[in-house]
Amino acid sequence: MASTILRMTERDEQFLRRAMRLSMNGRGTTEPNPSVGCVIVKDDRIIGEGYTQPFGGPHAEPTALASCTESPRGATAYVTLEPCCHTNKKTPPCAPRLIEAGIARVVIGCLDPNEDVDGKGVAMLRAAGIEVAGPALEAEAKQLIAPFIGRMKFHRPYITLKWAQSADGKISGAGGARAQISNAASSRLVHKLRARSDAILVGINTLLADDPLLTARNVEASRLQTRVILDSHLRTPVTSKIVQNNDGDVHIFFAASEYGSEKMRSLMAKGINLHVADTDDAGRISIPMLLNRDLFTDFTHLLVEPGPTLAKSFFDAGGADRVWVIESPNKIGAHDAIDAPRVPNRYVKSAELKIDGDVLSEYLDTESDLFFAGAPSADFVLARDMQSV
Ligand code: AOF
Ligand code: ZN
Repeated sequence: MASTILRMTERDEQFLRRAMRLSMNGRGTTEPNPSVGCVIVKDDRIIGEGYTQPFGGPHAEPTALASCTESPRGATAYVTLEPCCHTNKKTPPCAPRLIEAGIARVVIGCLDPNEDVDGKGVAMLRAAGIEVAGPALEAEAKQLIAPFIGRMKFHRPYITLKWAQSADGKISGAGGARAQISNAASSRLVHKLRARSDAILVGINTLLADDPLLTARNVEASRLQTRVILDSHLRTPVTSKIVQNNDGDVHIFFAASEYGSEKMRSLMAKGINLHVADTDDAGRISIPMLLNRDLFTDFTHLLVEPGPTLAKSFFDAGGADRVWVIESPNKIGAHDAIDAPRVPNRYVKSAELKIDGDVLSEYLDTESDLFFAGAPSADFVLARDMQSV
């Protein structure tokens, strides 16, 4: 499509921003489909709006059209993503719906990276005589669907690292013992973030220290998360909660040296999925090799809850698109407590939020191929809105 932005006004930008905010409401339920927002405007008034419904459900445009309080004939549709036009999929395409509804003008945030669409949706609208403006606010619109772009273009998930640290920069109690660092409100936000992820990954040290279940608890969850443990020497106890509560979707990656061991057999007997992983020169599981494994290409969002060593491995591999750090106002005060990871300088802080005394900071990797704008993520905006009610 022509890259020229036709007749965009300040008002257009406001409506498109409204569509962007709406799109965030679908976060966690539409994946691997992107969540899109749509606002329909006539005579400078919003007459309908909507966002992508949970996976397999209607897209943003038909949802917005169905909500119109008057005829959308002659109206402008603001859509964060180019309307789809392909038919080899679950729902009917949106571009013909907009044409049938008599929409006169469409403003889009960005093109659809899905090669079945990628400009063809815009071409279909134009062929029907509809004026199409945009891509507008393109960097922010792309940032909002970065995980979808990751899957479509790079066959990899969007990766978030998350940890909680004390005011004196520690992530554990004395001697590495487990300590509750974040407050109850922050923990709730973390469980929400878990619930919106496809998979949660930890290293063996975290598993041994915390014995976590790695599930989303006390929050609405539309799906169960795959749980992944990196455990070179198969030290995961058969008695750990994650093994004892295995539902068939727990995966352990380990080094070839443990292949055929008794531990391997006992974990297999518990129904754990075991995978031999490639290791690096230091004998640690290689993160770049790991991320190429088939299991990972199926995830849209991978949440990593790392200790300092695993965090560094992800940072070194360029494998952390986003970081959430929750900082408590309280100190641990023990010199042998574990130091928190450091966020590398190439990260930009996109947002910060106070949560009952804790502070959540969001950082984005400016060198990631999934970085388009240093804007707060949908997860962050949803967390902020939750705090303000
Ligand atoms: C839109 N509006 O709200 C979304 C779009 O299997 P389906 O029918 O849900 O289609 C999925 C594809 O549609 C997805 O790969 C992407 O190209 C596009 N997503 N398009 O017009 C929307 N979510
Ligand atoms: Zn569509």
